[in-house]
Amino acid sequence: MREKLERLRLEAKRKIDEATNEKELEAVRVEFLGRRQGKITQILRNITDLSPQDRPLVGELVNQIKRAVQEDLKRREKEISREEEEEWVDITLPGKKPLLGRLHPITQTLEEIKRIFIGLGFQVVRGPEVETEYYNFEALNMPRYHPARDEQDSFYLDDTHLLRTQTSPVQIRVMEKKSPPIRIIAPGRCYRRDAVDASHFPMFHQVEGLAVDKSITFSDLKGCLTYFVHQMFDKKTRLRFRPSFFPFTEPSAEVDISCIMCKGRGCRVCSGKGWLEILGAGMVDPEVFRKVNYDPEKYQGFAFGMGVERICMLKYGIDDIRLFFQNDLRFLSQF
Ligand code: 2NL
Repeated sequence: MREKLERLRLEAKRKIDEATNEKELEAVRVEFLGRRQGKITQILRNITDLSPQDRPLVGELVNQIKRAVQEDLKRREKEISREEEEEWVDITLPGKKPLLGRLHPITQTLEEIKRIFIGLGFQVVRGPEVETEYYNFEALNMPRYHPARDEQDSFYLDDTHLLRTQTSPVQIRVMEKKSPPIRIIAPGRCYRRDAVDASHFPMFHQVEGLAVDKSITFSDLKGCLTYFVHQMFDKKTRLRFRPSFFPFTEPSAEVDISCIMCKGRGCRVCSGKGWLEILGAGMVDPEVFRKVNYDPEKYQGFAFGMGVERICMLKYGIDDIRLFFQNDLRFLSQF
């Protein structure tokens, strides 16, 4: 009898410890101590079957076991209620806002540039980042041994292929396939073997534009770029066209805008000059037209090129191009 009771006690303890919630624990209580079918209750009920001498001893033993099981139940009940408390969720707490992703500042700037020129009737065109020497240089009036073709300035992949140094080759490919009128912009990544500093990075984004038609003039170029600047920056921004040189345009100009920080009075951003250079432009050189079989006597065109990083830095007052490529969320989450 003693052995049977001890086994019962151990079985009860195992089941109590295995119960993981109040409901399971109650089922164990009923199994052993339930008023009708409880395994321990039944032994107590059947005690009258024993001889009168044995009854007190067995009765005392069963009661001991009963108390032990009750204590185990109580202990496990406390444990379970504590575990449930730890899992408790306060549904009145304000929710945690999930972090929203956003477009990279360069992408945002590029989208803005595209929007402005699309509004002026330009079409967006794309092309390969790996180019031949012909499309990247020759067709743009930069013959062999031209200084801009120097190995030191470009990433060559083999004798004749390189990563494009500007997006002009895309425009050459369009002119080869289509006759005027043409109004296109070519955005994309460009690559140059520059030493990295606050304003140079070996990969950068450029947008080039090209308009070709009968009787396109320098005035069309000025009007188009003035509209662009007034959309991109303040409407009061002034423009200055400085004579310059590019192998692929003649005449050529570098375009400055009045400093957007100090409005031209002179400050740290414009190094006291009051002006900021934002792009290069000019009338397409007749030599470029000849390469794509356009008659330079019949057609004129203007072209321009701008660095997206530079526009973005000017727009937001960013002083180091490297910030765009470090993927630091403290920087990126500001845009
Ligand atoms: C700059 C200057 C420029 C062009 C790019 C061009 C393209 C063709 C024909 C003629 Cl297909 N010109 N592109 C013209 C003038 C300037 O870029 O400073 N870019 C960052």
